[in-house]
Amino acid sequence: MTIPPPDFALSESRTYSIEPPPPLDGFSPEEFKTRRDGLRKAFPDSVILLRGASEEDAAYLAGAPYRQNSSFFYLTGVDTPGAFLALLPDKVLATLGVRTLKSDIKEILFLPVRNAGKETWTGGKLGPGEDTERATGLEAVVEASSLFGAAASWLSKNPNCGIIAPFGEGAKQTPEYLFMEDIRRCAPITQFQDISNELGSMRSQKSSSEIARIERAIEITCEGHRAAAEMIRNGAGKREYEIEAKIFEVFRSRGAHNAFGIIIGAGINGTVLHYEDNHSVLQKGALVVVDIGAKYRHYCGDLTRTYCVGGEPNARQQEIYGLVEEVFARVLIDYQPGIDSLFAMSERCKQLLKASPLRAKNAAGEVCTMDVFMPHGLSHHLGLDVHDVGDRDAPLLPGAVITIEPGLYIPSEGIGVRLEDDFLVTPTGLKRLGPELNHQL
Ligand SMILES: [Mn+2]
Repeated sequence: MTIPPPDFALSESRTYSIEPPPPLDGFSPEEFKTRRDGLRKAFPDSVILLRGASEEDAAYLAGAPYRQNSSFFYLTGVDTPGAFLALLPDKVLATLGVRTLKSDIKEILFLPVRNAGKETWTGGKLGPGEDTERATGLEAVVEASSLFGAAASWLSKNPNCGIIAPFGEGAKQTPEYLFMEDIRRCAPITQFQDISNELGSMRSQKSSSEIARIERAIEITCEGHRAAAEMIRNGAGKREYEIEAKIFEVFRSRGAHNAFGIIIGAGINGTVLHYEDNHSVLQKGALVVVDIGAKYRHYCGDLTRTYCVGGEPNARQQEIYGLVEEVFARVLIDYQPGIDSLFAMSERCKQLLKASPLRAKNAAGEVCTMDVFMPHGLSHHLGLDVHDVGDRDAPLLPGAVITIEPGLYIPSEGIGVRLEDDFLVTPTGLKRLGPELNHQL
């Protein structure tokens, strides 16, 4: 922060000088509406309650920029902090929880009341009321402070509650878990049902407008790669962060952000899978792994290339690179529409690496087959998140967008190679998204 905090009580005035940014980020209200209807249909007996990200969440208090959680944006198109969404089953009347609503209303967005004083700092925000209903296409937008009272009434009538359940280590520290606790406190007989899988399979089937947005993100990512390739070709003596800075310039000047920390790994740094220091000097003849993704208006691209400083790789580098290229091509040829899952493709990739006659030494100096040198999976889903939701084990369905990213990492030789492209799953195969971008070393 570059200005001191307020030293007077924030004004409660109802006149706002700053218009809130429009919601939906260019998508149609119907698109979001269809998703909400789909989710309601999938859980016809549940009151679905979702919590949006808040500026008070630990991540933001620790200094990360505020970002709406992806599923919440997916269903509402709303980025406003502190929001909640309720979707009601047919048998539960909205009026039971919020008296002022019409009884046939089935979707209610809860937003904090606007605060003119606070908006002096944070800019205009969407608030409860008709303006936001019109702008979002949501049936009703009411005050966030009424959420738990309304939830208690709805759940007393219908105790099944659909939520996004956190899981794994640290689940109990998540805002989602605290949200469940709050619901349980106001409606102790609530039976929770996790809607994550259903929501995940919905989100993994991209609409045409989502695909168009992802393609734009990939285009911008490609431009970043072209700029990086150019610099690295004559890059001996440059620092990795100079390449990073160039890519940042390309992204930001096209209205995009980084979807994740820019990875510029020269030589042995290229063997560190999520290397982000970007501080080393590029040595002539070293390979440089460049793994970058632009995030453009909510959607991500993710592309990796490996370049050679000075443009003259040695025989060993070419051999390793050639194997990565070969398995990449092979994975595409062997893809079985309607059958293959991400997991199955990854397994096939590891088998191909294992079958190669090439060998390298591990950290203990033992000679190993090449599958040992690819410690990560082959693919992930791509969308609102870089590692987007979607089942790794189920056959891929048309409309999914995935990455394919084989790599080999041999610290003992200072060689790291990764290649990554993004693909749309079609009924007949995999369609590469974005403009041509050389695979050549
Ligand atoms: Mn990736």
